[in-house]
Amino acid sequence: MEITREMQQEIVMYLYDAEKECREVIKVTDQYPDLTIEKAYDVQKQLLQRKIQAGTRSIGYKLGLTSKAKQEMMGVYEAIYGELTSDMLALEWESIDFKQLIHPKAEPEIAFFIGEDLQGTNITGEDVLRATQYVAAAIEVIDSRYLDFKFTLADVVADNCSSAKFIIGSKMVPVRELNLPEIGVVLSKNNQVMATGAGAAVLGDPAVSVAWAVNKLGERGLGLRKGDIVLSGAITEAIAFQPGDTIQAQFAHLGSVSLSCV
Ligand code: OOG
Ligand code: MG
Repeated sequence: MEITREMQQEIVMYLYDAEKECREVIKVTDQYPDLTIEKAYDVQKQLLQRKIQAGTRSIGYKLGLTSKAKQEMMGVYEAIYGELTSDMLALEWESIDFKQLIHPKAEPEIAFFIGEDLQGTNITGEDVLRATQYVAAAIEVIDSRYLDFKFTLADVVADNCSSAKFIIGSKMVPVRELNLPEIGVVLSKNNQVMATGAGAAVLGDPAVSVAWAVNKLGERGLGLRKGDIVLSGAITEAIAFQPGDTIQAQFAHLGSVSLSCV
């Protein structure tokens, strides 16, 4: 069954309401098994438009499922991208309110600050590094709207790749000073080490991961804009947290970033 414009709109409101009301819902493909990846990206775009109508702004992109650890954890074996909006940006000194989320998890990421527009379908990691002003440590909070955090590729793309919040560390480092694949990270919860990894976990190189997203966007006539923030994808598996928990990601060269949940 072909997914019509009306069905897409229905899916948009289904996911929009689930997020707003902090409810987990049955995954979209249970009702619409014919939702293709392409149509799922259309839904994602329309969902963003709905959020912009409600007052948010697009401020960049995020990569998802770029590491083996994450792909195996979710049983989904392809990278994806979603869009970051201004309401997702959380500050390190403000606590994350558990009541505004469903079943959040935290993961360490490298944030790219894009210094010039970048669009194309043959973009390389080198092109990304040239267009990047700074990188910084980040924690992404993902919060799938789906029951038990389980989904297919089309479901997670439609749900803007489980995006919920992200926090950026305070140290901005010029990208030329770093060898991103070799940057190590330790992820802890309440001072206990939960996972470790290095930039190379993300498609071999976080810049290659960002290039993958640029090329995907390029196929849709889109690209990165000067000023965009891009999260290059989780370096380790994601860790669930609850009120009272503190999560810290300690990076080599980039310093650390933390979140506390109430
Ligand atoms: C999808 C989002 C994955 C990442 O960095 O891999 C993601 C999910 O695991 O729910 O943000
Ligand atoms: Mg992520």
